[in-house]
Amino acid sequence: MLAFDFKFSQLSVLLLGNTLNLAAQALTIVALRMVLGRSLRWREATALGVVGWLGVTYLSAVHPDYLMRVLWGSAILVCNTLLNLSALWGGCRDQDTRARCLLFWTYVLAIALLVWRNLSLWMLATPPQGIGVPTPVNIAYVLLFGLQPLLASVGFLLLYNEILQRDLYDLARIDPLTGVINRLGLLEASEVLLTKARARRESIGVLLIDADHFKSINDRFGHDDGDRVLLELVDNIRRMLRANDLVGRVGGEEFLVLSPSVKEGDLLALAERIRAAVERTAFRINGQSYALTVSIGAAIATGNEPDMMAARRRADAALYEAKRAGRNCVRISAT
Ligand code: GH3
Ligand code: MG
Ligand code: MG
Repeated sequence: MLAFDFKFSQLSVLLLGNTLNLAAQALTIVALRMVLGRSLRWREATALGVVGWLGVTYLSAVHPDYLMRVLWGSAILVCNTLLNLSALWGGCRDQDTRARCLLFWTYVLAIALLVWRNLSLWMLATPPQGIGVPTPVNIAYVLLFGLQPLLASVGFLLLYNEILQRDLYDLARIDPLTGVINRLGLLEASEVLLTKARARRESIGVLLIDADHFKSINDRFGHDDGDRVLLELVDNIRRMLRANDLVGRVGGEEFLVLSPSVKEGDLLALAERIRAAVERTAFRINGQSYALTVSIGAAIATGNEPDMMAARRRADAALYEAKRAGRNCVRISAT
């Protein structure tokens, strides 16, 4: 709009320029929150835009006062920016949210620039009477604040990319039905756990949990109710785990628990707790309660093993033993 100064009256340039600026700021708040999956704050964004516009209009058309107008506009921009900062808060704590952190600092710099501009203007003996007057403060402000939308746009693109990457990562590793990690997630987690176990000379407990006669639930109540029972089963398993234990779905109605730093006795106790918890639970299907049990095969993986495959096979064999022994029981394989 400044470039069109020669074509329109100064007042039209000022009002239209500020309208565009305030509308863009309000949309930025909503867009940023949309990308981050936060509440959109339409009301706050619109209110700030309207209040900002009314103040700027009053201080330019009714009671012209350049310094107060800059102060008013800056205060509104700072409020807008604070709303953006609140959405981006916490992004610098994590390695995976670097774009969020970059955008956060871009907005902090924008606030610093606004504060600097106002302080500079108020300290001048003869402050300029409009942004079009080419004083050093005005020139520096227009140049630096011109860069801000560019940095913010790049930040937005990086942020969007970061979120897509995280979604893809989760999509590849999280089982959509139960919300626990899948085979790939388990494979990666087991590599990390084995590395730690090697360093600490500890072992990892492996439990393979399989629902007993699950097919009969699907046959009797249908697949959808079977799905709900699976979710409840996962809840039961999760409730019995310690903070460092992991559960993942290896297929159908079969789950794998990885329990770091355990000995055989602790692992058997954990397996027994899970088995007993499932047995105690009344699974609700169509208003009726249904008793479900699980069979569990346990094995210990030592840090000397190259991967978790051998322990997984031993747990599988122990699970087979548990099924053969009549189900609803725990069996452990010899290391
Ligand atoms: P067993 O005690 O020998 O383990 O008997 P089972 O019926 O549980 O074993 P089987 O492996 O024969 O059947 C597993 C069943 O689990 C087959 C399939 O219908 C069901 N199933 C697998 N995945 C899902 C799922 O995602 N949702 C539902 N509802 N059922 C599933
Ligand atoms: Mg089964
Ligand atoms: Mg099975």
